[in-house]
This record gives sequence, C-alpha cells and structure tokens, in this order.
Amino acid sequence: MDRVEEKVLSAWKWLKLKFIQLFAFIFGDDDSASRDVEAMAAAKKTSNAPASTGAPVVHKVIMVGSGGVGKSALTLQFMYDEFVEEYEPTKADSYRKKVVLDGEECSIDILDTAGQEDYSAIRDNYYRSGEGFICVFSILDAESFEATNEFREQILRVKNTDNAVPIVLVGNKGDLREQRVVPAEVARSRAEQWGVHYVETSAKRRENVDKVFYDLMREMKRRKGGNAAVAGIDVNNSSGRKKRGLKKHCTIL
Ligand SMILES: Nc1nc2c(ncn2[C@@H]2O[C@H](COP(=O)(O)OP(=O)(O)OP(=O)(O)O)[C@@H](O)[C@H]2O)c(=O)[nH]1
Ligand SMILES: [Mg+2]
Repeated sequence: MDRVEEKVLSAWKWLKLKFIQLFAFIFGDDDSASRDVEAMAAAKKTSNAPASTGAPVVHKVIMVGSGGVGKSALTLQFMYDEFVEEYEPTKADSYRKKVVLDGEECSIDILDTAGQEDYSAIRDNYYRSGEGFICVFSILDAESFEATNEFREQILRVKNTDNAVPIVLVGNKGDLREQRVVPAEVARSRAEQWGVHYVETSAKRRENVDKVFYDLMREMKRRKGGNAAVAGIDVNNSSGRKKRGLKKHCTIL
C-alpha cells in the first residue's frame, strides 16, 4: 500500500469513528461510542450514591501522560480495534465498555485526558473521579518518561494517599523499538519503585493493549475486595437492551 492509500484509509477510519460518535451522541444510549465529559462530571456528583442492587461493577480508569504518547490511540484500540495515524490532541473524551473480567461481567469507564500542558489546570478534577490510572509515556521520548513521575505525584496528591492507587506504567510505541531512548530496565525499575506493573505496548499493532486495561481492572477489583459497589453510575441503564449494531460493548452515557 503506498503512502497516499495509507493516508486515505487512515482519514476514512477517522471519519468513520467521528461518525459513530456523532450517531451515538444523537441517537444512542447503549452499545454506542463515547460520551462527553459533562456526563463524567454528573457521575462524579453522584459517586457517593448507594450501589444499585445486582448492578455490575464499573471500573473508572483515567488515561494520563504527556501529549502525543498514545493515550488516545491505546483507548481507541481497546474500544474499537482501530488505530488512527493522525495526531489530534485530546481535550477530554470518555468511553464505556462492557467486559467480562475473570468470568464476571463488569464495565469499564475510560476518561482519556489531555496530555498537552494547556489543559494541566483541569486535571485535578478529572483525577478525583478516577479509581485506576494508566500512566503512559513513549519509549521514544525521554521527557515523556520523566513526566510520568509528575503525573503520579499529581494523582497521589489529588487522591490524598501515599501510594494506594492502582496504576499501570505503560511504555507505548513499542513497534518503533529501534528508535527507543528509554531502556525497558529503567522503566521497569521505576515501576518497581512505585510498586506497580510495567507494560510495553504498541497501540499501532495492538500489542498488550488488552493486557494493560485488564491488569488494571484486576488490580482495581482486588482493592475493591472483589465485589465492588457501583460508583455512581447506574449501569442498569445500559444493560439488557437490544444492541444497535454499532461498535460492540460500549455505551453512551
Ligand atoms: N508508531 C506508533 N505511533 C503511535 C502509537 N500510539 C500512538 N501513535 C501516534 O502518536 C501520535 C499521538 O497519539 P495520540 O494517541 O493522539 O496521543 P495522546 O497521548 O492521546 O496525545 P494528547 O491527546 O495530546 O494527550 C498519533 O499520530 C498516533 O498515531 C504507537 O503505538 N506506535
Ligand atoms: Mg489524546
């Protein structure tokens, strides 16, 4: 495939994704695409509400890391099995997907945050609603690796804890290993220091993408005691209805 074809294909995928999101936004309430950030804020407001009986657990995950490291690419691969070549900086996008975790049905809420400095002031608010964090850097970008310390410190500060927050440290762009500037051992030792897992991924090739999300959910489930209460969002709203044939397992809120 030549470069022009690749670009056209990539633009088509991007358009398709935006169309799905628009469709879901207008018509959908279940099994569709992303939901907007106001919904997250609303969910946060009710996060102390009692759990609905029998409702599946919702694991709230936040993507953090510097701009351009691949947070959105990892999220979109996990959600839709798609890779978008174009870099479009994120403000904040949120998603929900139903998953089966070790035989138990649950949902994952993913808030994909902005890595760009311009948005750093609003991070505190987003972090507050998170129960688990995927801290991403690019193995091609030493600065993004350095920044992971700051992201973690901000998380711990906002969550008001020394280290009791589920985090996975992720070195992305593994398909470009030959251009690596952050050695795997250095990243691994940082993860050890933090007491978390280190995973290398390629959003482009879909390597280890599911592993990152599932490892984190397992850790979140473990810390919630295996039968966590639903934190604020009534997932009954999104279960048991007829699917619309859009992307599987995702729900607009
Ligand atoms: N080769 C390669 N490129 C990737 C990978 N992940 C992301 N990219 C590319 O890197 C660029 C930035 O990816 P994004 O996912 O938008 O980065 P981000 O972390 O969401 O950036 P912000 O939204 O600004 O915080 C895009 O052009 C992606 O196509 C990967 O695993 N391999
Ligand atoms: Mg992004």
